[in-house]
Amino acid sequence: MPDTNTEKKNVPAPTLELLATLYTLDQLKSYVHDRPQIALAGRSNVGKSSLINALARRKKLAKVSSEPGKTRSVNLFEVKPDGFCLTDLPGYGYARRGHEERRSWAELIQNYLEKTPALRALALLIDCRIPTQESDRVMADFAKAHKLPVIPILTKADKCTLKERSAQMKTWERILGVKPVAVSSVSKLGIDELWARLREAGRIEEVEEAAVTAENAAENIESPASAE
Ligand SMILES: Nc1nc2c(ncn2[C@@H]2O[C@H](COP(=O)(O)OP(=O)(O)OP(=O)(O)O)[C@@H](O)[C@H]2O)c(=O)[nH]1
Ligand SMILES: [Mg+2]
Repeated sequence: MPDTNTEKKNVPAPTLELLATLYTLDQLKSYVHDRPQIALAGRSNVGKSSLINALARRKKLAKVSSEPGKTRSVNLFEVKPDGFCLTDLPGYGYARRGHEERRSWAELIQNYLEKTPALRALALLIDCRIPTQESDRVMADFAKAHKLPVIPILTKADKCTLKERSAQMKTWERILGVKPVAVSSVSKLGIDELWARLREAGRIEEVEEAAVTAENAAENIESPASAE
């Protein structure tokens, strides 16, 4: 019998690399990227950027703040060696920002979600301590309407009791029909399980991989590496 524990240890942990930071609709529209993408969406302060750092096992890859409204851009991170991307989005539902700023973020999030054909899944982050919010239900409905698979993630699990957590698990499993993953970016609870779910959802099929390899080869022919 093979020792599965040893096998697991030998699988290299994925790393994350920042590919693009897009602040405006124009930047978003002109950034063409066909790799499969999984978006991290959720209310401001739910812990999206912290989760990117926990997944990457780095402290400052994505900007984090205790002040809601920290992330103002669409940030694409490539998962290596897998090849798909995780996208850190600005948060929604934060009332204290100016109307104009909130409108422009909402527009950016909506455009990204509606106009990214390579979007494979929505990782919907929900604070495990907060009762179900209308804005999260709207996001869940959006995913359903667009037939987008959802990976529900209950964040800040280190801050809630087991009882609270299991009640939230049940609620969101009922709403989405999918079992959530409870995570903590502080204690790292659930990070391995989440990686497994993300890698499954973002897996590049062989046909796609061949296309990407061909695309990369073509790029290298068109623009040989220069040492400027
Ligand atoms: N205890 C605890 N705190 C967390 C956890 N994840 C995030 N936080 C804290 O929550 C606050 C917000 O975290 P961010 O990662 O910036 O949240 P965000 O969802 O990216 O916020 P926006 O960019 O504003 O949308 C920070 O003070 C983090 O330190 C967690 O798992 N446990
Ligand atoms: Mg953020």
